[in-house]
Amino acid sequence: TQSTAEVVSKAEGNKKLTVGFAQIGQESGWRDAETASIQFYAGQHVDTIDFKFADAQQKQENQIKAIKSFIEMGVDVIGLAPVVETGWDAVFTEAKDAGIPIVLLDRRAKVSDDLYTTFIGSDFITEGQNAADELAKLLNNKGNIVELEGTVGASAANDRKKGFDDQLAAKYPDMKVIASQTGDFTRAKGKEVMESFLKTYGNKINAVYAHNDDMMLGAIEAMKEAGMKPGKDIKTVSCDGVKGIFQAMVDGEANVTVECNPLLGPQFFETCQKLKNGETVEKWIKSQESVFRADTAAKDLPTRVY
Ligand code: GYE
Repeated sequence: TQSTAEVVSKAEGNKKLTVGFAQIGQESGWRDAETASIQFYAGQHVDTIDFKFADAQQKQENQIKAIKSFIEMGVDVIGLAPVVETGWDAVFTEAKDAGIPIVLLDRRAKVSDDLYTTFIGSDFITEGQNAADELAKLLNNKGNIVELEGTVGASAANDRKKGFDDQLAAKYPDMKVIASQTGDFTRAKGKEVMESFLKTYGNKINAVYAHNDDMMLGAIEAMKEAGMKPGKDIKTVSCDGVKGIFQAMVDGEANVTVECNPLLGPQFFETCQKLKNGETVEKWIKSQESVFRADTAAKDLPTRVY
């Protein structure tokens, strides 16, 4: 026979919120900050949250496997940062059939509305438009740009590109993207691709637009090694707002970062709890973000938490 204490603790156990989260991997400082935010929150709430974390090492197939195992475990909510936008219909349908809501975190998936409950994250189109406006100011509306794209097929890459391109087409006819290639959101790949851009286009390059700061930090290394002055000879705008790019701005080697907030842990779990309670949530829980420029970087850097 069970003691009263055991019975009570079992009942409480059933009340715990069980969440599985399929993370993309560790490609950037931004993502490490997001993972830390999520794990910190879960760690602070071990009494009420049972949290399972999977790192997919940038592979969609690993994320699909993780989701299937969360379904098997019967978690209350599944969180996913989809590495790419497409290819989710089958596994999301499995979750739906099992009655488990899917929460998309930081990147979108292209599926019908009934297959996910909410997207918590940024407006990447606006980020791309802001990046174009910032580069226009730095270039006096005229110049040749090379672009470092994020992971092929990722919503953050697709939309940061679209917002940027649309803005150039609408407002800046004398600003041209002369080359664009993926750097997979990593510093190493950003450096490698920038090296090849510099070899091919050399002095023709007036600016770099990178879909994240990590790739820009790699590109800055490449420019310095090639004897160029990033932030001066070649202007820079990238997305995220990680500490490293603020330091580069303080050092005069970068110009602008378009912020994207990775500290999504609290919002994520609060949303999961609401779903477990049967409450409805907004279809898009939008992040609040700004743009940061070199002129205030020294003042801003100490306040940055990621
Ligand atoms: O900008 C990049 C990361 O999905 C918004 O992914 C996120 C992006 C972020 O690796 O640094």
